[in-house]
Amino acid sequence: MRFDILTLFPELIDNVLGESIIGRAQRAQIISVFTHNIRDYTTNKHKKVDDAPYGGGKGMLMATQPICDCFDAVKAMQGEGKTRVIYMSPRGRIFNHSIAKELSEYDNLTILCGHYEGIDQRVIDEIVDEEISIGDYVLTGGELPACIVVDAVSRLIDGVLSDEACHEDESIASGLLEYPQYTRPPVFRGKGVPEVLLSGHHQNIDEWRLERSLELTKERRPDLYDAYIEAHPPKPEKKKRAKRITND
Ligand code: 4GX
Repeated sequence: MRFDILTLFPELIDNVLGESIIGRAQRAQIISVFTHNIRDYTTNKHKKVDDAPYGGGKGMLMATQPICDCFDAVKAMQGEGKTRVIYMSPRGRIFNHSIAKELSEYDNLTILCGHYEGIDQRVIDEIVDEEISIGDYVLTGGELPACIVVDAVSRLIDGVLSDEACHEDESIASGLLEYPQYTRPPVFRGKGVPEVLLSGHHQNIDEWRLERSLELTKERRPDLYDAYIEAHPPKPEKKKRAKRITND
């Protein structure tokens, strides 16, 4: 999978995505991330990329010409395949695991990062397929949101995670929050580890983990809990028990 990121701060993105698992995936050529400095595409001699908004108001907007010329150059560099252009913006659809899965099906993802008060609406209308938000707060630019999208999408691509790490995906992907986990030592500052986890009884461990996941999700994310219960209706086992009681 190929990512192209259009930004005024390419180094910020190169630094974030050059580390750890995503950095390794790039070096292994499982994914590639190309950053493009929009400023390199200015045609004016002062390399100016912003301008005042028509109609007045505070702040500056990113101008049309450098972004669109940068975008045309990027399009010419990309290979064949399914392509999507995303603009990171608080106006967008709120990013989640299911959107990450959707995006992981593309061959080329182009992400446009805005700075200042945003970009000229005609650029969005002309080149952007979809606006995506990483949450209801305002940042100084779209660079960190772009890194978040690249990270969440990349870890869904075959070969990016190790085989063991792949199983961790079952938490939020399953619709539930993850159960608590423990590692050595067995007693830390007077606190032990839940007995069942030391028992080696895998069925009991699985049951304990599911119970903790359900409990945590119900308490902290009732929205996710209700959706989970809707998708996993309680087994008809309960009816049997009720019948037995009445027969007794
Ligand atoms: N999730 N930002 C975009 C520029 C901007 C300003 C106004 C459109 C309208 C953000 C977020 C985010 C900061 C990126 C403002 N664009 N991006 N930028 N939350 O806060 O994605």
